Amino acid sequence: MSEKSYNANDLKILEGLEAVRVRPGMYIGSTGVKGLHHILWEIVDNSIDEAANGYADHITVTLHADGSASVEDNGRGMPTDMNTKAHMSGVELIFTKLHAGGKFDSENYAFSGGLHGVGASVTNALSAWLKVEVYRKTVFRMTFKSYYDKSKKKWMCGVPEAPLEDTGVKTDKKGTYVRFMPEKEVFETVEWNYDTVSKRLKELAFLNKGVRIDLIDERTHYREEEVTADDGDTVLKKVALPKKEPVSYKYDGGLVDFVSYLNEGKTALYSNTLYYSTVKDIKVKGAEAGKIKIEFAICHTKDDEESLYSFVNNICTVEGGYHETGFHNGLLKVINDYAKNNGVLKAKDSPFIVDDIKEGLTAVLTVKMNNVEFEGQTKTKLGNPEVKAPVEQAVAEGLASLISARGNKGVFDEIAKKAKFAADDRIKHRAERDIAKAASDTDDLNLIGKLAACSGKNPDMNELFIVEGDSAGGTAKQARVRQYQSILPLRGKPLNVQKKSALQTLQNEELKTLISAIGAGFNNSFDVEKTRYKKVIILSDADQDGLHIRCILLTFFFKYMRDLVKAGYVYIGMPPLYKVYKKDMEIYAYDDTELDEAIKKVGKGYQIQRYKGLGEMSAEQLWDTTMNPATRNLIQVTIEDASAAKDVIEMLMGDKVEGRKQFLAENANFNKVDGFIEKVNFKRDEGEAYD
Ligand code: TTJ
Repeated sequence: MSEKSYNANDLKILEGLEAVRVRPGMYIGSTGVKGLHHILWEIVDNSIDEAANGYADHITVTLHADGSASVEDNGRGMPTDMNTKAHMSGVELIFTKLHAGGKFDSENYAFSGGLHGVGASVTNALSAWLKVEVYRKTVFRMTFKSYYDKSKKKWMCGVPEAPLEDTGVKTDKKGTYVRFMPEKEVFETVEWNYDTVSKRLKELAFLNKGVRIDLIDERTHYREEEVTADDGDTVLKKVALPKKEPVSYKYDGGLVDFVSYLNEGKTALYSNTLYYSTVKDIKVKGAEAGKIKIEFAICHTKDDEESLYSFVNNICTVEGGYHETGFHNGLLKVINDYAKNNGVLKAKDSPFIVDDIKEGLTAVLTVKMNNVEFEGQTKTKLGNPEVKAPVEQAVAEGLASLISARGNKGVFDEIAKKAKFAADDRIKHRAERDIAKAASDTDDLNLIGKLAACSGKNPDMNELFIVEGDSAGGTAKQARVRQYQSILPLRGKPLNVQKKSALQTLQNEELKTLISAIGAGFNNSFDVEKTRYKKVIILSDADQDGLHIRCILLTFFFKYMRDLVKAGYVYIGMPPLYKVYKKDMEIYAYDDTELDEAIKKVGKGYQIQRYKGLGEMSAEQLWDTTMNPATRNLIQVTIEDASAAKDVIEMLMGDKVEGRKQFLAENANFNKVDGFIEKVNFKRDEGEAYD
């Protein structure tokens, strides 16, 4: 193992600590609880760097009862020798000079962490005191203090009590120990948050596989309890909680364990987590300084959200950036190639887009690099564009090599299938949106031609008649009140949507016209508030075909415009079967029982007119019997009726011949065979006659 010589002369000297006290925010972001923890991370990062470079494998963080915090590692120990230029020890240099530290020298460390890389001296500057011990055969010790100098009228901060002392005490330990007390004068709060600390240490343990990180909390935590005092007032009483047990984080699987942790409580799509690193042994000493290191782990879940956690030099890039773009592009390329080569994407299919491969993706991506630029609201967005291409390439190469690895074929099949599913869904929804958009575009209606649209624009007044057959449609057009009544003739039977997808439904011209005419969208995008008609009336004959058409339309409304039914805007128009009349008297009858009653009422000299079908009525007859609000008979469709409609279709069209024969025999009058008409409220329409 060729260890580079590293001594105090390697440290570069920059500036003094007063600047930090004057403007703490410039160095640690804020003096709130976040800034407080920042000065702990500055210390922890040094031990993490030592571990990441292979020199330490155990770090202990202690939150002491007095409010101080300490960090210890079993690394090489901070430099104890003299820096000849600065005339001080390496330890003193690191804690008293800004930006001084081996970590800025890529000769000794391949990459450095550090949130903003301000270094341990910032922690010293913002601490009431700080103590260091270095274990290198003997124990070295040094203490720094901050105090207000009354004669100079200023804060003196991080001042050494004495130069670094070699105590001469022999030790078997190796490493560094730093304990410090955050300065109450500086911070709004000096209370460490256990959850913040433990969460970050756990994260660091995931990111640095095999490194054991212990957290010891020696403080007493309290719970506040309301108690009633003697005078009847309620006061808060502090109740001590049991001490926190020490915790130890160590993950030999690193990012793979991280992904499993993120997927806890979810269902994984496959059992092998995909893992790749551009560095075979991440702990190669001083590995390839200056080059970007990329590592990732992927395991999809059956969910549809993405959880991608990305890190740059161990800092979580919540806002993403160029490395995430590269990651997505690399993944997209490999999954597209795989899907094409394995028949998941057919020649006619367009390739997946990034959104398709994000669904259910759980991944951790880490990048280690120099000269990091953080951008964004919270400075957690990687702003180095040069990172995109190498990440994309690493991900593409890494995944390509994983495809041929044993046991991974099924994994990629699952990923490709999941992407295909997402893509199909996306395409379907886009088609629906397009239709909905076209439908709200009035000009489109003129293209349709078949619809005889009313001239009025008030949905409360307007009625849409869906009429069976061109001939009845023609008659209805003559009979209608042009201002309020629209006629849409249906040629033959409309598509039975029950077993069809939304997309197939949209490809049907007849239904497309209907969707456009109603103008309120379709399926998920349907908005009943936008309907052009508050009465949509199905007019079909009282025979088997008419019943079938009616049921198909109801099924369509139930499936794709359910709110229209719920709002009570869907009706069935009931043409009568008979008219019983005499001079100045006439009664319509809708079945044979009603016919008998009508005959009795009209009495001697009655005549009977029998209607065969809508198409055979004159415009005047159609107006009187089915279109004139004063005399017509409408049935308001309920949601139960609409949902029952598909069962009727099955009865009529299914292959159970016996059942059908019996059904038809029992229900000779097709106006009543629906099975649902019986249930609905037979509602005489109370509208005024139009003039
Ligand atoms: C770098 O290589 C030569 C010997 O010194 C090495 C070094 O600086 N190691 C090191 C520093 N390990 N741990 C630290 C460290 C630990 C804490 C807790 C705080 C600080 C400022 C540094």
